[in-house]
Amino acid sequence: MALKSILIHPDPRLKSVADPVSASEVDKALRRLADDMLETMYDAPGIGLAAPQVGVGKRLLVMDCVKEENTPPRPMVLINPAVTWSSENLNTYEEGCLSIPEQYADVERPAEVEVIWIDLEGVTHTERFDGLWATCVQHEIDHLNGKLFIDYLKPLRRQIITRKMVKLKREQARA
Ligand code: K1U
Ligand code: ZN
Repeated sequence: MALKSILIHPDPRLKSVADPVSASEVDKALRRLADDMLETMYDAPGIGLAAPQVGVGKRLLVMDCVKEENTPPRPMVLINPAVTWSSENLNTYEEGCLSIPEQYADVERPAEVEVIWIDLEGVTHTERFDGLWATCVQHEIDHLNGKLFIDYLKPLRRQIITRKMVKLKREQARA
């Protein structure tokens, strides 16, 4: 397994709509990518990661929102995920993003969602998510559609954060 480098906003690859994964692409290479993404997510540390964040324009995401110390981890790999139902009641969560380091903002989203996806064996799953899992899966599916959590903020706040990230990338390039 290997750590992947995570793209930092602004980057055109974070604004593109990712391509569906075809049945023939669910192979050893995709399993390797999913393993590497999980390792990268745990190392960051984070609770989710979408393939576009590591420069791969495919509809694949990983997540594990288990927070309790005495609960075993639940690494999940979702291929071609789609929301099939959203609750009317909303939930606000202070979100962060590994592609926008150290910036956090309240985002309002449906409190519960039902998601369909296929796993690395090609098996279809449907599950209802709530709490942090619901927030995270929606944040990650947004990444597959080229959308970032800052796109929910007022333009001025988004611009301030983007400028900070441009500065951060300039400093990283000099180091
Ligand atoms: O997609 C990403 O950039 C990952 C992101 C997911 C996310 C966070 C918060 C709300 C919705 C989605 C992160 O994992 S940011 C890091 C983070 O939230 C975290 C880090 C360590 C422990 C617990 C949480
Ligand atoms: Zn993110």
